Amino acid sequence: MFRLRLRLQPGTHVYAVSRRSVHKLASLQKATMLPPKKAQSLLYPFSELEAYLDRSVDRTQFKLFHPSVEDMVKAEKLFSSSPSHKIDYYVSAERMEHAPALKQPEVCFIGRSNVGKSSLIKALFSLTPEVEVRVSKTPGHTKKMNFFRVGRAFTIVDMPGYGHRAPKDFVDMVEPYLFTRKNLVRTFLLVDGSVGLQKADLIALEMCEEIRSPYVMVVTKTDKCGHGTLLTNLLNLQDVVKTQTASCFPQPFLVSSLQFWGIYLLRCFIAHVTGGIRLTDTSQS
Ligand SMILES: Nc1nc2c(ncn2[C@@H]2O[C@H](COP(=O)(O)OP(=O)(O)OP(=O)(O)O)[C@@H](O)[C@H]2O)c(=O)[nH]1
Ligand SMILES: [Mg+2]
Repeated sequence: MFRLRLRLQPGTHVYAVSRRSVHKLASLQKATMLPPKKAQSLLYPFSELEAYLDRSVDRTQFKLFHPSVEDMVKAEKLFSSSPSHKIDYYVSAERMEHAPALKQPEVCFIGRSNVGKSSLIKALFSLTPEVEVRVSKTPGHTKKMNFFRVGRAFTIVDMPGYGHRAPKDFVDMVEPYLFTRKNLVRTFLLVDGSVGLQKADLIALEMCEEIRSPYVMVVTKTDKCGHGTLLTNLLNLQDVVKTQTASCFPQPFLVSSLQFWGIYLLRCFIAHVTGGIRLTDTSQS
C-alpha cells in the first residue's frame, strides 16, 4: 500500500494537468494535490504498471526505495537554490585531467547518445531553471563532462553518450573518470524504456560491473511507448540485473523527463545516497 494515498486530502484535486503544467509543478505539495492515481504515477511510476503484472511476479525489487512524502520534501529543498545553497553549472572537462578536484559526493549519468541524460538532469533541476542544461534531438550533443554543483551537498555530472562518436569520447573521457573518480558515490546508467536494453547498454553494464562501484539503472522515456512494451523491456532488464550483476541496485528507476514522472523519487534517492538527507524510515536502503 502506498503511504501517499493516506496523506492525500479528499477534495483537493487538480483536474486539468497539461504536459506544460506538469513540468511547471515546482513543489511537491502541488503534486500531492493531484488525484491519487495521477500523483502516484508522478511520484512512483511503477505503480502505473503494477496492475498489468502477473500475480506471480515479485514486486518487492521494484519498491526497495520507497520514501515518504516528507523525505521527498527534504530532497526538494536540496534541489532548490538559495543564497546559502547555490545550484549552478560549474565547469566542463574534456579529459579526466581537466576534471575539477571536488570533495563533495558526486553522481554521474551515463548512457547511449540520445537516451535522455541531459533532459533528465534538466528535469532534476527544474526548481532552478536558471541552471542551463543543453538538450538536443541530435545524438552526440553533449561532448564534454559537465559538472553541476548543488551547493556544498553534491555534484551532478552529465556525460557524453556512447554509441555515437564512441568509442572516442567514451573511452578517452568517461571510462577514466568512472575508474578513478574518488568522490563518485553513484553512477546512473540510463536505458531507453521504449526500446529496451541494447548491445551497447550491455557493454556499459559489463564495464560498471568491472569497476565494482555501486550503480543504478534508470529507465527513460517511459512516456514514449505503451504499457506492454515498457513492461517487457523492464522485466528483461530486471532479469539481466538479477542474473548478471553484483554492484547494481536491484530497483530500476522509471522516469519521463517530458511528463516529469519519477523525478521526485530520483531527487530523493540522489539526496539520500549523497548523504544530503536522512530518511525518516531508516529501514530504507
Ligand atoms: N518522449 C521523450 N523524449 C525524451 C525524454 N527525455 C529526452 N527526450 C528526447 O530525447 C532527445 C535526446 O535527449 P538528450 O537529453 O539530449 O539526450 P542525451 O542522452 O543527453 O544525448 P547526448 O548528449 O547526445 O548523449 C531529445 O529530443 C529529448 O527531447 C523523455 O522522457 N520522453
Ligand atoms: Mg546530453
